Amino acid sequence: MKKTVIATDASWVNALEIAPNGAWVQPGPGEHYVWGANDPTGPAAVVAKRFEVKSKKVEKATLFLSVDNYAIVLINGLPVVIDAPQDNRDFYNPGRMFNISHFLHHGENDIVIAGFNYPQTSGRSDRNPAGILARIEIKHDDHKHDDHKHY
Ligand SMILES: [Ca+2]
Repeated sequence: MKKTVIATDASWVNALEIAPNGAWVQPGPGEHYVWGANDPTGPAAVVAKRFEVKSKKVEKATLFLSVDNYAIVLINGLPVVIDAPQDNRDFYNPGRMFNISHFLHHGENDIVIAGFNYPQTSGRSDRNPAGILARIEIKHDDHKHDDHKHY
């Protein structure tokens, strides 16, 4: 079994890496909380990533999401998370896990995350921090089946 991990960092579209707040679940090595590069102190941020699923057999795929304060997440245009506006500690510590196995397909996939501070008009600041940490984990069969190849 092979595992692919795609986590938020500056390689995501419009993603600005930000320092994690002490109240948030801390990011792992190589991953970062992000907010919108287009409006770093704005009340909302949209970041996106295109990634490839090379295996035709995805055994299981999960999305770990920590967001201050709430989010809308689309994968391949389909809604995975649609939060109502709220301030919920659980959303950023410990964060939430979603099964996204059925949202992925072989080839190119797109994830779009819109994160929102709360109250909705409140910009990102030290007094009212905001951030998004996402981690996609894809477990797939790493065996190359040669049954379709004829030499
Ligand atoms: Ca906040």
